[in-house]
Amino acid sequence: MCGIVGAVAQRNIVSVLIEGLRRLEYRGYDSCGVAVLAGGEPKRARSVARVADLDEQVCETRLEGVTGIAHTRWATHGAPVTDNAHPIFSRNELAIVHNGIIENYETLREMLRGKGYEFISQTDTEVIAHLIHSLYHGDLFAAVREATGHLHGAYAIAVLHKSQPHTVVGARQGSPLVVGLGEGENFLASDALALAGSTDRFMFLEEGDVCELTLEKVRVFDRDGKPAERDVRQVAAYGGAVELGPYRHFMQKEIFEQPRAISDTIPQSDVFDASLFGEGAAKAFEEIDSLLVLACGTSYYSGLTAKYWLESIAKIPTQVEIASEYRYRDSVPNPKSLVVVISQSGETADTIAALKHAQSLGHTHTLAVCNVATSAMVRMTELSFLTHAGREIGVASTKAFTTQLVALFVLAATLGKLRGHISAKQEADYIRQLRHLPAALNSVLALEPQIIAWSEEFSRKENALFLGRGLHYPIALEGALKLKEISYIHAEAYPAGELKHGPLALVTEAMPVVTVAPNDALLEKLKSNIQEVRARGGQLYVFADADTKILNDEGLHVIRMPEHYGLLSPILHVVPLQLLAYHTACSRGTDVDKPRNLAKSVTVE
Ligand code: HGA
Repeated sequence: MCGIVGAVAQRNIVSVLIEGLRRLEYRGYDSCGVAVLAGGEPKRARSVARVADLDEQVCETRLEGVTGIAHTRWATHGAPVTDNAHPIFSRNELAIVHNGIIENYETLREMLRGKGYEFISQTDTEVIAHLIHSLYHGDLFAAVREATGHLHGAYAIAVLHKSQPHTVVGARQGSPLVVGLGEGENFLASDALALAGSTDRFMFLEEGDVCELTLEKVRVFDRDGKPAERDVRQVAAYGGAVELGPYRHFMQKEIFEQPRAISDTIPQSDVFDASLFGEGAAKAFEEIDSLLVLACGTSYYSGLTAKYWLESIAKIPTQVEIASEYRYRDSVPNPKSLVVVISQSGETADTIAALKHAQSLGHTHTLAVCNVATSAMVRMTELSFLTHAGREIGVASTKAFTTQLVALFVLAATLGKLRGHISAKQEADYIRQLRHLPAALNSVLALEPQIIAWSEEFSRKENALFLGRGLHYPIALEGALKLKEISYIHAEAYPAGELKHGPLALVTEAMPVVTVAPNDALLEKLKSNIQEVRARGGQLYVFADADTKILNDEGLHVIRMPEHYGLLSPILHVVPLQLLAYHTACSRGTDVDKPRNLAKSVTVE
C-alpha cells in the first residue's frame, strides 16, 4: 500500500527518494509523487502511472532539491488521479505525504473552509496539510505536534515547509514510520527497506511520536508531548533489489522458493522448546489455557489450519477470528488465552488494531508469527516466532503462507509437548517430518506441467468451487482465494460436507470443482462428495495422494501428489493450488504480481 520516503541532505536528494519509492513499489499503489524545496518553494511531480514514469518526469523537468518527500498512494479517499496524488500542498507553502485514513476529515474540512482554505483534492490528506498550515507560526515541529492532537484515525506523515528549507517533520499513529540516520543527512520512511543503500541505522518510531529531521539532528517527542529517546538499531539485512532470475513473475519464483523458505524456517533444534518463541515463553505457555488467533486474508487461513493442529496435537482450545471483526465486536476476554497474531509484514493495520484491542481487554500473553523482525507487531508482542520466507514481492502470498504453517505447527507441537500430549518418539517423528518437507515440496513442484494442462481449461471459466475437509478445508479456502486474487475468476470454497446444503445447486458442466483429497480419515466421506458432483454432470479436478484409489474417469481429472504427509499434508497440498491459480492467471493475461485493486501490505483499515 502507500509508501513514504523523506530526506534532508546537502546533496540533490531526488534520486534517493525515487529509489526509495521503487523499493516500496511491490506493495502496490495507484499513483506516486515527489516534492522538494527548490528556490524557496515546494515543487512537485506526480504520476498516475509507475514510479519509472515519475522518474522520467523529474529528469525532464530537472526537479532537484536537498530536502524532499515522496509517496506511493493506494487511494482510499478520492480516485487515483493526479490531483489526489501526494504530495499534497497547502497554499504552495507546505507539502505533505500521508499513509492512512483520517476519520474526522469532514469535520476538519468544514472548519478549515471556514478559515478560508480551498480544497483541490478529494483526499482526507488535504485536511492535514491545511490544518498544519493553519497552525504554523514559524515552527513546523510545533505545528505538526499541535495538529496531531486534532486528528482521529491512522496516519504516518512527512511534511515540509518553504520557510524551513532543511527540515522534514514526521508523525505516526497507527501506521509505521522509521527514521534513517546518516552523516550530515537524515531520512524518513514507512519501511526501512526504502532506505537500503542510504543508511543501515534506524530509529523505529512509536505510536504517537512526532519527529523533526534536520541535517545534523533528529528530535522525537512522544504522544504526551515530551522529548523521547528512541533506540538506534543497525539493520543490515536489506540487500539490493530482488531479482526475478529465470522466472516469469515473482509469484512463480516465490512458489518455487518454498523448499528453501521452509527449510530456513524450521528450527535447528532437535526438540520443540518454548524458547523458540522468545524469552519468557515457557512461563507464558504454562499460564495459558487457550489460544485466540487473530489475522486477515491468507494469514487467517493459516490460523484456521493451525486450529486443527493445536486442538489435535496440543489439546488446547483455539479460537480463530478475522482481525477486523474481532476488534469491533463485544467479546468475552479470557486473560489466560494466548493471543496469536499472524501477518507477513507485521504491519497489517487490522491485525495491529485487533492486537491492541485484545491488549486493552487485559490480554497480556501475546505472540506474533511474522516475516519481518523489525515490524510493529513483533515489537508489540510479548513473544514472537519469525518465519524466514525472505522478501515476498507477489501480492498473492505463497511462501509467507507455507512458512506461517510451519511456525504454527511448531507452536502446536511445542504446546503439545509442554502439556504432556506428545511422546519423545512422536516429537522425533514430527521433527523428522518437518525436515523432510523441503524434499517433499520439490516433488510437488515437479507436478507443474500437469497443472499447466488443467490451467488452460480453467482460464476459460468464470466460476470455480473448491472443496476440502478437516485440515484441508482451510487449504481449499486458500486455493479459492489465490484463484480469485490473480485470475479474477469467482471462486468459493466449502467444507465438502456442506456441498449438499446449498452449493451443489451451482454445479453444472461449466463449474469446475477442485477437490483436495489427501489420504486421511475423511477420504471415504470425500469420495462420496465427489460422486455427488459427478452425478450432476460436474467436472472434478482432484488433487489426491498417491495411495488414494481415485482414478481418472469421465468428468474426473486426477493429479496424484507424490506422498501422503500426515498432519503436515496441508503444507504440500496448498502448493498445486498456488500453481493452478498462477498458471490460470498467466493464461488469462492478468498482472499476476500486481493484481488489480490489491496491495501487498495492507496498512489501512
Ligand atoms: N487516505 C489517503 C492515503 C491512503 C493510504 O494510506 N493508502 O494506503 C488517500 O486516499 O490519499
